[in-house]
Amino acid sequence: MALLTPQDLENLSTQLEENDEIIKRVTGLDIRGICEDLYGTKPDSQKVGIIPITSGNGIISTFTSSLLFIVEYFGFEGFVTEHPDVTGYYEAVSQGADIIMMADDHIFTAHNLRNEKIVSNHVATGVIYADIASRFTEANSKDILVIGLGRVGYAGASHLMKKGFNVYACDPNREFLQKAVGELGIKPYCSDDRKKFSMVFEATPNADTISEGMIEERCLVSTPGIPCGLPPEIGKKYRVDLVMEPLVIGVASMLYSVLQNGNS
Ligand code: 1J1
Ligand code: MG
Repeated sequence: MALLTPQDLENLSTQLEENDEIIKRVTGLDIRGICEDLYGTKPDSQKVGIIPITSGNGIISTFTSSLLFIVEYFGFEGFVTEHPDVTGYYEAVSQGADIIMMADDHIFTAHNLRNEKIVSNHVATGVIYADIASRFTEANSKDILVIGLGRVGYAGASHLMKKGFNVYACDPNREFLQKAVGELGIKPYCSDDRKKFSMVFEATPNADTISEGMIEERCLVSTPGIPCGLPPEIGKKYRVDLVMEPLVIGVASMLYSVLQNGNS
């Protein structure tokens, strides 16, 4: 997983506003509206306990404070525990947290202690970015391209298959690609196919994964990937609408997702 840096989290609220505006323009719904529609949930005064975790590379300054900002922005109550790790966990539960949020270098999770729902940031992020791409009101078909089939890309591809899209996907890792073909039924995409897409969901930790041959003019690219897979000059030339933001959209998806009752 690509670890965030404090620089990625600078201007979080500006990045949020800019992306919310683009998302509203290209899908007709803002982030909140997409989350409500995607999961059929709404916050109802749940309290989110956010715990700093010191293991591995340790605390990322502004990570937990950014989470608190996001939690409150979407209408939840929240608090960051005074202590990290197990002591922080004890503190969060003792103070009545309904939902626990915490991250080490491998997993970032939200756990709803009331209904036992748990989700990882990988899955929640993949689902919502794929969903945003799939809602492009100007799309000319149900064909959608998924670039990268790691944990985020796989979750998004799976979501798109369930939604009934024609999912094409690529990953340089043949095992990942074969797994997605076998388990999900996606169509492998190869740039020699000369097929162009108006909806692209990109989920790689690499730059320049999107080339001219893959995209239609005025297409939508939705990506949580840092660095961005879309080279700026191609974005400009093809007048691409780009949804890309480091933390808020994925966290919103995590929060609304663990409010769901039952399986799905
Ligand atoms: C570590 C988070 C690492 C990421 C979304 O508590 C702390 O301050 C640290 N242990 C947090 N995970 O950077 C992921 C989350 C994108 N990258
Ligand atoms: Mg990328």
